[in-house]
Amino acid sequence: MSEKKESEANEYGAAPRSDLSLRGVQVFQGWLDGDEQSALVAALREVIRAAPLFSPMTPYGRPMRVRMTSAGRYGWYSDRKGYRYERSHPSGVAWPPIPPQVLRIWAGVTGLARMPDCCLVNFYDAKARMGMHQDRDETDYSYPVVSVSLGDDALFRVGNTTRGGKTESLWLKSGDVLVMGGEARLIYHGIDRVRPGSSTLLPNGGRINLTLRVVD
Ligand SMILES: O=C(O)CCC(=O)C(=O)O
Ligand SMILES: [Mn+2]
Repeated sequence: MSEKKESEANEYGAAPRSDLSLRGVQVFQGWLDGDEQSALVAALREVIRAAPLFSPMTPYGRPMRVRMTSAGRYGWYSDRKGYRYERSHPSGVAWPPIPPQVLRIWAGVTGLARMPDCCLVNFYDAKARMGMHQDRDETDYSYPVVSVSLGDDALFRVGNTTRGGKTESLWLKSGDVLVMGGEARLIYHGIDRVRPGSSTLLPNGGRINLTLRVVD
């Protein structure tokens, strides 16, 4: 962590203010430097080895374009029965623990003592996208959602707290961290597309997004 980050983020005190805010979504551009990003990718390789990526079905019966897995007490899951959290990977193994590097990001940007229960790992290949949605499968919306971008740039779109209406977009780069909290906790958001080849962090390209949430 840089000196700046440490002085801004109290251990379990006030959260730092981001330089950029998009409709209440706080954007910490370049929160992770190159070495921190590489260390994070190495830790995520271990997570994916223990709990391989899979393509969940949407409740509407189509496989999701983004491949995913989770770390933590809970993993996010979806099938015909709907969106929810599960205690184990579809193979039956427990989700691996959330890597300490990930918890440090959460603590740094939120200032919270409470740690997240779930680190959802989304992998986007060149064609993957994620439609506009709210993150609302959790019990307590007073906890923020933290999102970390690694690898290729992604066009993030943010709307409103109800479906539809005008939207705004922003290209997220590797090392950027978003916080969706307060008024923006239930804001609609999605990923329109990734820009293949825009980052060299992942040797085979693509984008990883981590979404950290307190579940219950
Ligand atoms: O990939 C992203 O940046 C967003 C992911 C997301 O919104 C989610 O997994 O709920
Ligand atoms: Mn989301």
